[in-house]
Amino acid sequence: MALSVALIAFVSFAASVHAIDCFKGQTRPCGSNIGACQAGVRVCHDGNWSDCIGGTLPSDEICDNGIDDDCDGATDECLTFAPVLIITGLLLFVIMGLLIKLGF
Ligand SMILES: [Ca+2]
Ligand SMILES: [Ca+2]
Repeated sequence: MALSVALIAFVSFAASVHAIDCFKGQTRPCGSNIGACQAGVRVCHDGNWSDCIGGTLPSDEICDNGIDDDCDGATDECLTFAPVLIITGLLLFVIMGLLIKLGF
């Protein structure tokens, strides 16, 4: 009984001194494989997980390279409004020209 109490007290003390998230030799995946991103791995060092190693992190979306740079599942999504705005502007220009020509 006394030994159990002493053991519990020691474990509690050890845990309070140094919180352990993992054990030596453990690894776990991190990041994603969506778009340009590549999953990496975290490695356990001294009871704590390392940063994500060996992966490719998201970057700002480049609009015309055919790659999902920010890894949100949509490729070149910043292009979606540009053609719509250009076509709308041209249509308004033509309609205004016709209305002026017709005397409205
Ligand atoms: Ca994207
Ligand atoms: Ca892109």
